[in-house]
Amino acid sequence: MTNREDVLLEDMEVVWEKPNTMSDVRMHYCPGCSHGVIHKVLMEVILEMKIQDQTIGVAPVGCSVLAYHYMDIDMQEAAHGRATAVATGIKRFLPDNLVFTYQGDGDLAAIGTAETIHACNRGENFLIIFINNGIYGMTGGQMAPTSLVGMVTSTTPEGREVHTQGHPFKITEMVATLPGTHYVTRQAVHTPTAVRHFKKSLEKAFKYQMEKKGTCLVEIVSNCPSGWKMTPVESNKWIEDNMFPFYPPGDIKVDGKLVEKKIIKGKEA
Ligand SMILES: Cc1ncc(C[n+]2csc(CCOP(=O)(O)OP(=O)(O)O)c2C)c(N)n1
Ligand code: SF4
Repeated sequence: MTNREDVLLEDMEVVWEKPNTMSDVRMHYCPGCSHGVIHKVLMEVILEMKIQDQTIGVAPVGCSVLAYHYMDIDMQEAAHGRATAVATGIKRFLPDNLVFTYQGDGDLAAIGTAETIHACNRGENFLIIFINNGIYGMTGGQMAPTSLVGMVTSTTPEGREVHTQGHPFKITEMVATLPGTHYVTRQAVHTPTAVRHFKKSLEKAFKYQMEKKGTCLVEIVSNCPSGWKMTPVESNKWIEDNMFPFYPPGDIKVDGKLVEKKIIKGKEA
């Protein structure tokens, strides 16, 4: 490096730094994918709360199957859909550690539906991070239970229709009705404001876990530019225009109490 470059670097204001809770491994995610942003915010929270040494994450099967390469904390891989079952074992054996699962909608709301519902109903004291991009990203963009009515996927080329493919599944609202859940919220990361709200929701969820309040679930309405066949910018707009009317962001259950407007109207009041 030349002296001139040294001087220039010294004059620069640091506006972004990779949290040291993230490893230096290069991510495999497609450009503009929500997974990368969610990883970064999660690792920032863990760094700022100084819980790096006590947190254990459970990685899913799906595009985020390699999350353990990127997060510099203790991680355990789970079979497809079984993350909450694995987290149950970890948390019961190591109750003083903080535990989270990181799961896509195919993992959490299709093959893992039973595990998700029963872990929430038991009130397992851990955090479930639910990445809802309305599609099976890793395997080629097939319809997921969360795919919207009319959504074009590789298995619904004419768009999902209710008569043969059923209704999109709001598992987040469903688990909020279970007595074991303490804090259930739906967030996003498609704008800086959304990122700030998401970050706060993670901080709250870890705090509740320290207080042994029960299951917390944070859903993030996410994009999948590759599966949706859009640019990242188009996909972020598509979230607002199409995902939010059905999956409105905001709290669904706070301090063990349902936020009525979310459940009754199904959209933000
Ligand atoms: C038992 C089992 N069934 C099916 C698969 C195939 N499979 C791998 S990832 C995946 C879906 C992943 O979708 P999602 O959970 O929404 O995550 P994304 O890739 O969108 O992040 C499926 C069906 C598998 N690996 N194991
Ligand atoms: S396929 Fe979709 S979910 Fe998977 S990394 Fe690419 S954009 Fe992200």
